[in-house]
Amino acid sequence: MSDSLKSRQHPLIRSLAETLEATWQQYLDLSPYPLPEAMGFVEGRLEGERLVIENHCYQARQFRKLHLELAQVGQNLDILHCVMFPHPQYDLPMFGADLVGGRGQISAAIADLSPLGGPLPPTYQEQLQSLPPLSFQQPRLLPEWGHIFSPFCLFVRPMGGLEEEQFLERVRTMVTIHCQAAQAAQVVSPERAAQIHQGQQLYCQQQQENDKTRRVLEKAFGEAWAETYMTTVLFDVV
Ligand code: BLA
Repeated sequence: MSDSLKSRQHPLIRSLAETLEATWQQYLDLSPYPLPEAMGFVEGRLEGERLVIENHCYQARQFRKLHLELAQVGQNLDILHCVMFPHPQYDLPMFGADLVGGRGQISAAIADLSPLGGPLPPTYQEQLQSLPPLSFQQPRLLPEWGHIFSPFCLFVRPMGGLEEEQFLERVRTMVTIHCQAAQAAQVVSPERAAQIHQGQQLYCQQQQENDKTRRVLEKAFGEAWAETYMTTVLFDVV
């Protein structure tokens, strides 16, 4: 990954971006993923401030799209967004993460392995259940559209370096569990694949309901562009 944007972002965003890419490289056979025209690097203006978006996108045998996005608005708002979209013929959940912060404080740190078309596969449940419980001073409540997330969803405002480290290490573990499960994954029946596909569609529809993301994009690029970006880059339903 180029250092252009990453080096200017909140340290937790930088560390998580590096952790995600390193874990993907360790376990998956990555090749580039072609993004829609002109969506790799985007610049706009939000209330007079520059919004810069940098996309890093790959694919692998088990994943249609591995998307890591870094964004920055002026000096105040740093964003990391990540989604791993599995091919629906594998019974793999959706990994997603979002970090939002600025001026030295991350206000929202969320990561989940979200089930698709039924509960999480047993290997995930067993492994996630056996992880030591974490405690954060400021857990956050999910919005209404967030019923797509699993019971293991981590959503906090991390207070201080130790909590940031705790978040980072838990996400590293989640992505490692996910990549190892992907390595072992076998193709499922067409009926099960159809259920998983529907699960992905619901996941993307619900994520498109996130008004906080939409508002940032609309202010910088306008309503039409924000809609296109949310439905073709962030949460495309194929
Ligand atoms: C919250 N997302 C937010 C917030 C902003 C963005 C400004 C509010 C921060 C806060 O409440 O402290 C903005 N996020 C963005 C933008 C992009 C982005 C502009 O990714 C991209 C350009 N969001 C995701 C993924 C998940 C996710 C993959 O993209 C979860 C796996 C979740 N973001 C998420 C949730 C909230 C959030 C649950 C809180 C929403 C709320 O409280 O209403």
